[in-house]
Amino acid sequence: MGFVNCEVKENIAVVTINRPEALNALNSQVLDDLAAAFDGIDTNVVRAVVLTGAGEKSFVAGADIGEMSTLTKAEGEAFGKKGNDIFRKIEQFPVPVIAAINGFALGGGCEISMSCDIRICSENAMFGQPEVGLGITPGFGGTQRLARLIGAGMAKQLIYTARNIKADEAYRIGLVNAVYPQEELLAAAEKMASQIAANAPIAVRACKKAINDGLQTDIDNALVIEEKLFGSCFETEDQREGMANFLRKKDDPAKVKVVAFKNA
Ligand code: CO8
Repeated sequence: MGFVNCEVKENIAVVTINRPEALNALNSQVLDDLAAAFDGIDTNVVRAVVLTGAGEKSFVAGADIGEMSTLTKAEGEAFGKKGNDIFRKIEQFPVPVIAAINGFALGGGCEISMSCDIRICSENAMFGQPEVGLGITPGFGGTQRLARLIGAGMAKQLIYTARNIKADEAYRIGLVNAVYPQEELLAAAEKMASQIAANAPIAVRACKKAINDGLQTDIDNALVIEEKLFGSCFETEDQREGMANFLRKKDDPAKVKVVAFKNA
């Protein structure tokens, strides 16, 4: 599909932004293709998604500066909304999305990674919100998600200075969970996706929703959100089998088996 490929391997999907000649910069077409790729994923089958960029140099080098350069005020706002809508789709995607950041993650590139559940990167990755150097603000959620992820003070410093940071610093400030040699990154992301996919899918989805929704509200309401989602797992086949397996194991360790969760 156009600028975005989606490959399903058993129960994980690898979505690749494929515009390497422009370092995978996000123009309107790439954004449309991304939305279509996520819409096309069958979440009855796929239990985790890996999002990455084509090539070994760049994850996403930002929104397309050429396309943005002539926008009017109204068009700028509409372009921001277009990006926000698709990034929100990723953030709220029913199953976890892991960003495998294989190089530049600047501007919209850093922002799309922050709409994913988990970020891991290669040693050559570079992060930053360079927008104020271009005369604009971050417009695909950067002012909101960066502050939520790494704290307002550090986010303000990065955004106001427009300074790019390397992988080790991104790791130190908690922007990414782990750093890998470039050649190991995708395998590491797929391994993590498979680990997620091996767990009870209804429970994993409920965890994502509980964390995301709970972070938007106060602790009392957040705990109610958790209670409801916790309750929703009971009477599922996977809950019954997961717990029965544990109890069988206690009776007789020889009865240990890996539960093949059914998503039911
Ligand atoms: N947009 C369009 N094209 C790009 C972009 C981009 N963001 N980044 C790189 N490219 C293109 C280059 O123009 C070049 O194309 P060509 O070969 O046709 O000249 C090709 O990719 C390769 O790039 P370079 O030759 O520049 O490669 P270098 O290795 O020398 O440099 C850099 C790599 C450092 C990543 C450099 O390309 C760069 O600084 N890119 C721009 C990074 C940037 O500023 N990104 C933020 C953009 S703003 C943004 O993302 C705002 C998001 C919110 C939008 C809200 C809208 C309202």
